[in-house]
Amino acid sequence: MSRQRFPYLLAACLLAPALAFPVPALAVALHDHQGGPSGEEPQRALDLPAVTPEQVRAEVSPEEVKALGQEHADEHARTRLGLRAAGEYPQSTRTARLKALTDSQTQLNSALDPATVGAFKEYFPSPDFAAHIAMLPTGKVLLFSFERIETNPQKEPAPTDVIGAENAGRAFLWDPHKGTGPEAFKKVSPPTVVMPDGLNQPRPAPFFCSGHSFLPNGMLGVYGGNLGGNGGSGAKLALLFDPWSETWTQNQDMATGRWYPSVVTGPDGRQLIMSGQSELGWGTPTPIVERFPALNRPVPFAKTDRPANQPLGRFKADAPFTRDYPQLFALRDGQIYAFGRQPAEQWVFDPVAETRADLPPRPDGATRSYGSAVPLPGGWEGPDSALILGGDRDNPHTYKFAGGKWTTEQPRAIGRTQDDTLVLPDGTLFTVNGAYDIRDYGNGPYNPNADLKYRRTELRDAQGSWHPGPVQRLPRGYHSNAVVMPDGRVLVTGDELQQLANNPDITSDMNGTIEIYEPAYLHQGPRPALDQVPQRPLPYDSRFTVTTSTPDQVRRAVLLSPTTATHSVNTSQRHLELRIKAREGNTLTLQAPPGAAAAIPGWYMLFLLDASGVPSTAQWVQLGPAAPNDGTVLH
Ligand SMILES: [Cu+2]
Repeated sequence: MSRQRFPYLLAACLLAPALAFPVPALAVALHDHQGGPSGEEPQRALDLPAVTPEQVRAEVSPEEVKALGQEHADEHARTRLGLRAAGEYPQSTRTARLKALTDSQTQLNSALDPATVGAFKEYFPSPDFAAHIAMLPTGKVLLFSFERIETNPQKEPAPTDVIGAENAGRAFLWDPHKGTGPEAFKKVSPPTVVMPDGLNQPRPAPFFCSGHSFLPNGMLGVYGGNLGGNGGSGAKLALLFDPWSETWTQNQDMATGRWYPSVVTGPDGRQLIMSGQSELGWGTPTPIVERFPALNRPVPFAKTDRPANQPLGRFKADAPFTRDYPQLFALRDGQIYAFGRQPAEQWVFDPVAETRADLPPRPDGATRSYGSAVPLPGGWEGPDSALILGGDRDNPHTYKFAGGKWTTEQPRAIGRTQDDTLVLPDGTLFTVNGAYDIRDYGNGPYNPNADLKYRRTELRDAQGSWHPGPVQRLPRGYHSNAVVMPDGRVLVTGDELQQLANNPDITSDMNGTIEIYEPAYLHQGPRPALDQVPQRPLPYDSRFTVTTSTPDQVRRAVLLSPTTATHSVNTSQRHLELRIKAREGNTLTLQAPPGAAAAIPGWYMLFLLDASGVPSTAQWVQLGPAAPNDGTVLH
């Protein structure tokens, strides 16, 4: 098919969720819905012009039907008709849309009690779309994505298929201590690179749709990105962001390009990099697993260790995922659990033996789009189970993997994809963001009119039951993100399509927005205080002291890892209870986690909690270093 002829078809399909194979093999399966789900609120007068079935019949061409199937062809015809009728996207529409969402959020949340369900508070402009996010151990937040090629949210805003300098990455730091204005953000551009695309056009590294996790010294390893062309093809980029100097370094290229890989840090402090579309283009997910640092290189533990120009290592076992962005977790037995989006692609990797073994298939039997998953809190010994939540818009159930078996857990209120679920300091879960499909909020692809049910957050209590939370302002789907901050608040951002559709000034440099959620525990009275923590790295299984001016209030001590996320993949979440071994005046003696498998080495937020789970503001502590092969220490 010609690109001239079906411009929007390309845009819509390039980012389609199930496209591990080229169009049109899976095209019909991608768009197999019969119209959107029903909304919880009436749509405002901002919809794209209505398209009649007669118009669709006249618009769709026989070749298109042959290539795509009737349903998919109809869908693209509807999109084209809608776009033609809408023309360009005026500021007045953006402003009116944001006002409608702001008003409905206020109204829907007005009857809710913040002490029970929490509350959305601040909402402010950000310079970045934040398709990628990292909560850094400096307390700053790294936001990164791409330079937009489009401001009309009814078209593809990302340079996914663009070859050359227009396909560029960008990154910013937000310092919450500097407030919420433009001066609180700092540009931290990725290294300038020349991509192997034959054009010799240097540009900030196009690292969007990469994968990332932290190294034990707090640096963020970012792997892959977008080379451009062939429907989106994988870059071989291996980059590190150093939060201490706020600069990037570049390591040697990976063995394969990766667009949409996942990265997890294991108990040895080394990162395993899996999956992603190769440099050959969309539909070529790589089975090659790579490791950083390579085994013959030291793991960076000190702030001053800044690996640069280092090679990656090849892991012996392959990871033959047919769908990208698998969910990877290092659980307390020292193994890496890999939950693929296909029900039968569930594996466990031994990072020491470098082997792969099969796990039982996920019992729902369904292919998932991007959607959230978390390692569940497992007490002082670290997590030994994971919960798969999002990714199936038709199935609200959650699935737990523990002890080699799957169980079906309590459902959320709705099935959703593109969601984010966070483990909060008190061990409860918070789901935010979500959509019907990629670039589809329930009313067709590239239609920013969202089915507003996806704005409703959900809360999972300590017993595993779900309850509705407040409504977020923007619907945020594909490329949405959320992280827990050290003050206990939750930062919500991402989704360039909605951020473009609701930008109060599209001509400004502020491309995105951040919204802050305050969990219920911030509305339940005085918080415990955590005053001083050790400034040295804490060895595993050792005792250490902290001070608190509210010793009588403290019942629990919790380690929560800072997290980094994209595409509903957040491999870095980890929640541990710490045993309180002694109390004397304002001093508490705590026991560090038993080993690197319980708590992978690196930086953590340490919270003190009261009896009802209200946390202090966190202080940062560093765990480790890990002894070589310290993978299975338990007692
Ligand atoms: Cu992406």
